[in-house]
Amino acid sequence: MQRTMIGKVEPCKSVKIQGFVEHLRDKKSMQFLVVRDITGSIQVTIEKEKLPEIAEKVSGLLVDSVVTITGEVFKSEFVKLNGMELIPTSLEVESYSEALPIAKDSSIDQKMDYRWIDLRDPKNIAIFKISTFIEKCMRDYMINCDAIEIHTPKISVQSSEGGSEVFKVDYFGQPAFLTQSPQLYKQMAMSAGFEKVFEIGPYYRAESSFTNRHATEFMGFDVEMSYIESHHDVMDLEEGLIKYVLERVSQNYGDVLENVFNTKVVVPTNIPRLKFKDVVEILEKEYGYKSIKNDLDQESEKLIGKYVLDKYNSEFVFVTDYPFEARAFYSMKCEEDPKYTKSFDLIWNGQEITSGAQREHRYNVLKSQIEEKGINSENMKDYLEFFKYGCPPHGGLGLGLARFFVKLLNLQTIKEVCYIFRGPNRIKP
Ligand code: AMO
Repeated sequence: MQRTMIGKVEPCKSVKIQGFVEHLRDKKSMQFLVVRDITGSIQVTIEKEKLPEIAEKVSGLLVDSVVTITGEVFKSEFVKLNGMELIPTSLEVESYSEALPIAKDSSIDQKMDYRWIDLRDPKNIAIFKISTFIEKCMRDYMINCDAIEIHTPKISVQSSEGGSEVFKVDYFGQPAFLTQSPQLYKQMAMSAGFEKVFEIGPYYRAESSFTNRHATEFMGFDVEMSYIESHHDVMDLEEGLIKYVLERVSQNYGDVLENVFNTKVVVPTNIPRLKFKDVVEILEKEYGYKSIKNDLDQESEKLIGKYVLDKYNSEFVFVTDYPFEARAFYSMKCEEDPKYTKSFDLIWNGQEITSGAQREHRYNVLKSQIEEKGINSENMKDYLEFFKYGCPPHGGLGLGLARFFVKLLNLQTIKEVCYIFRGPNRIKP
């Protein structure tokens, strides 16, 4: 007999179902099981006297054991769950579960230890269904813009974002790194004449940050595009992408977002763009906040998020033109004031989700910017080669998918949206 998905089960049918035992009540004369697969749950009712063999198997079961059950489905006004029950004719135990080591109210870190059990929660499965859909929408959007999908290597001899936050790898005796982002290789695609590319792939950051928005390995959505006039062209693309994705999510998952995650999608109409130096002034004037130096800290992101929500009724804001001091060597400087760069961050409800910029594509300028950052340009020799034989003006962005999902789903920490979270003190399971 073929398996019927529980979500498709109807009364007056013979079916075979398979799934986890979600709930179990063993009474004097009756047993009630709730069995769950990825599409739903159903009650299975066993009269012990009528079905002694099945009853015996069930009496040895614990919750989360895996069963295959065949039987007849009946309508029942006494059953709350979908108003029907399955009366079994056979029951096989595919796998016995021991007593579960975690419960709904366990701490997030206890849950992480047993992530595969934690993931069985339908709410968690919904997170991954929605993230699958979002990545598909992002991919669709980029393909509609004639972009090429690339897969850059994650092992490299060069580090892209500067700083010491890189994982070292012993590559057959030669020192190498796990890439902090696809930055250098997506730029190479511009020199290769690909004109517009995107990638969904992992970032590795050896950052010892214990916050609810930092991971040491996470997925990023990256874009790089040629022949732009400024970073505003990149922001235009991202604005279109965000609108498209949120519209599609709201059409397809609006009810799940409301009922399961208690939140609503607000599709932006126009995302305001504010220059970094104006943001500094706004925060000082509006909130007396003076501690910004060359970059926005978490508090100032929150405040500017609040400001644009109040002033523009927007959950999003692009903060643009950051000081060169706060950005990576590859950012192009502003012609009118080279202290600043043609860069931006996208902030959603008070948290940065994207960084982007126009890049410096002129070999000599790029080389001197690398040196200005105190990086030995000899170490960037292979990257610099990309700019020696013709390279169009270009720019791009990197969006942290985990941060995007946390904001979309109104969750607390990126631990909840990473399939298996990696942090400074978590490398298991
Ligand atoms: P950046 O370093 O800002 O830029 O990273 C891009 C985006 O990735 C996310 N992010 C993180 N998410 C989880 N844990 C972390 N530790 C973490 N660090 C960053 C953020 C951030 O906006 N190459 C550039 C992008 C570009 O200019 O194209 C880059 O990597 O959402």
